[in-house]
Amino acid sequence: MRRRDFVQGGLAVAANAALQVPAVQSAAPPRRIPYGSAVRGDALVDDFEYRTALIDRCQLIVPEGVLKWETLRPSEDRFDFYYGDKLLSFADQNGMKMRGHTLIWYAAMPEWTKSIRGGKASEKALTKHIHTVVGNYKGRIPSWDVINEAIADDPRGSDYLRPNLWLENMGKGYIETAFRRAAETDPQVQLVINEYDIECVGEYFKNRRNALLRVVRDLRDRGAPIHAVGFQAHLKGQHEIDKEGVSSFVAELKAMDVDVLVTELDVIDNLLPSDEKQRDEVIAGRATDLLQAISDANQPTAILTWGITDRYTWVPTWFTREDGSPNRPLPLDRDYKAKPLMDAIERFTTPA
Ligand code: 9MR
Repeated sequence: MRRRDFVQGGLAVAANAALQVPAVQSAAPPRRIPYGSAVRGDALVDDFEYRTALIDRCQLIVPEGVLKWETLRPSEDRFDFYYGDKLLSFADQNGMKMRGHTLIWYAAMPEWTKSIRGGKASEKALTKHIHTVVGNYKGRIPSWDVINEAIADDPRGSDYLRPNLWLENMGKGYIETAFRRAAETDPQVQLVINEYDIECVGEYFKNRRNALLRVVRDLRDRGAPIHAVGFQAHLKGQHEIDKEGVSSFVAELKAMDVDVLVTELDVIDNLLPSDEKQRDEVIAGRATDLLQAISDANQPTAILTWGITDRYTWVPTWFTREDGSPNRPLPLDRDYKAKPLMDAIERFTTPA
């Protein structure tokens, strides 16, 4: 199912729950869920096939890097929207929407931010960033990752948040402040908390899900404007999806009126078999398990992969394979041929 089939307004799929016919049991949603990909601006310029694949297959894009502080904030008083604006024009010209990634993250921070110290100065810096960036794209970016990776890598007891500049200076209230600043700048935008390693079987993943639930519950109790949880879904191919764990997590979020979406799906294949066919099948299977477990409890508002082709992926930076063969984490191979992962995603994004 391609771009031309996208029904405008698909981001608000949850609002259409009433259209579901309860008697029909099917993996497919009642209407199209937007599919999208993270995008690298350099490849968009240099590689015609990359550009074509995105235009042909995506209803949504998200910049892989250029809306992070590192690019946007060369200095304390400068905002550089050049690259973000270019990607947004690409989206506009091709009838796609663009998500925003990300306002607050511990990583990809420019050196100068190390000089931000103290509660007051930190709150001022956070507010200025969110007001200016969300303000610049007001009415043009429908969904923002407000907070990225807030959960400690191995959350325990009261140490469940990942240390960063904001936590150090403002305490855990930095999360609520960020959501409030974003909502007051653009009240229409979907505000997301985005997290990794919350999908698989095991204590580690379960603890991370529970810690995230604690953050979301706390925000809702305080009346903070949070609208959705983003499953980054950098799935580790060797781990099974915790189907029950994921479904009950999504159901708990739904009960709080919090949606879900998949923001960065790919399957890390460094520990999967060498045989490509076999490997691709495991990869598609993991994605199917995750998408089914989510959909069993609530329809995701969007499904995005972290890149569209194995030609451009962050995975080999950390997870090269011992047999020396290239990683295959994404829906299209290096020659833009669709793999079983693409079919798996289409089964969930395309109406029956
Ligand atoms: O894929 C991104 C890579 O090109 C960047 O160098 C890196 C640092 O900015 O970020 C990568 O994207 C990450 C995303 O922003 C947050 N979730 C994990 C992604 C993969 O590391």
